[in-house]
Amino acid sequence: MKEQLEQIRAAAKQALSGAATGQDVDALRVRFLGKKGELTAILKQMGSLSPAERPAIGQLANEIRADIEQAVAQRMRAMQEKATAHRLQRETVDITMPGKVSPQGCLHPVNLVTEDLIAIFQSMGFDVVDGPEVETEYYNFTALNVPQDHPARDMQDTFFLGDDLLLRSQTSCAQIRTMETRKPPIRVICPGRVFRADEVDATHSPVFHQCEGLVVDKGITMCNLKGVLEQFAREIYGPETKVRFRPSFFPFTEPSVEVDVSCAECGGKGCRVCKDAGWIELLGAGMVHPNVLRACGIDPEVYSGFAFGIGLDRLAITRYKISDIRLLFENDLRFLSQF
Ligand code: FA5
Repeated sequence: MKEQLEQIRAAAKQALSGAATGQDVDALRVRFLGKKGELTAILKQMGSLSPAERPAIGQLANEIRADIEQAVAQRMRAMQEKATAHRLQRETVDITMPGKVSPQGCLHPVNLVTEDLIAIFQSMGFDVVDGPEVETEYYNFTALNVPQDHPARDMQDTFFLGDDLLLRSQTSCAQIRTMETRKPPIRVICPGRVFRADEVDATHSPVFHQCEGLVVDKGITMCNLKGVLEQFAREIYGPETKVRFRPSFFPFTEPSVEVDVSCAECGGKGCRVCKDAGWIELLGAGMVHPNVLRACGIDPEVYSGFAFGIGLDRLAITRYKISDIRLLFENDLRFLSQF
């Protein structure tokens, strides 16, 4: 029996050394150590031994079982280590390989000037507010003191969506919405998209962008308006840029001005962009009309204010010397990727 046991030990070790997979090793464990395994079968014959032989054989059988168990565990571990090494090799990443460069986008020129404009006005203490693009006649015209028979209300200039609804033709609606919800002192800007049935040319688009500005407080004068706008123009175009104020008319401001900047394309000599004027109209502005303050529940005897509306697309074309406003809306990547 002793020889049989030693044979099992030798057979088990040899078989284990030839096992190729974890499944093979497990099958060998069952074959030698399992309930119906070869070692168990031998041990079942122990009853036929004399009492004197039994302890030594029993001890040897236990020793062989432990030996085979250890060999199984060792073989299993070796196989796992081999599999791990193989996987690590297969999954190795060469971190010295050059990466794949993904194409990088850039901001649209109108977004670039809008971001700069927001930063400039924020540095002067203005808050940024938002307003709806679909407006009512009340906010776009009536509350802004625009008479019922004003030509801007005409279907030709404004895109109407229904009896009372329209696509806002100016960001000035933000003046009313702000004064309805905030008490003076007020200092806000409202950048956004506006719509007009305008004839398209190098400086006019039916969809364009404006930024409204509104300041209301005690003692606000035209000087404050001039100071803020000059500071803004200098920061956007540089100190050499010329700014021109012309008397104008808006129903919601009194007095009103039109503000021009010298044409960046021709330096003021006259060209296609400025229609030979040397100047490009950039914004409308003025002192908030008492009727507008009153419509928003603000006493014009106590408070005064100024407002302005900047054309952001005009700002972009003058700043980047773009010869035609239509380029901003064509979405040609060869053009847009230059900014
Ligand atoms: C207004 O829209 C007034 N709401 C501005 C204002 C605000 C005045 C507050 C007083 C107080 P105007 O129609 O001039 O004004 O337009 C303002 C600016 O928008 C213009 O100076 C110009 O830069 C730009 N603009 C006007 N029409 C177009 C257009 N079709 N395409 C591109 N830009 C335009």
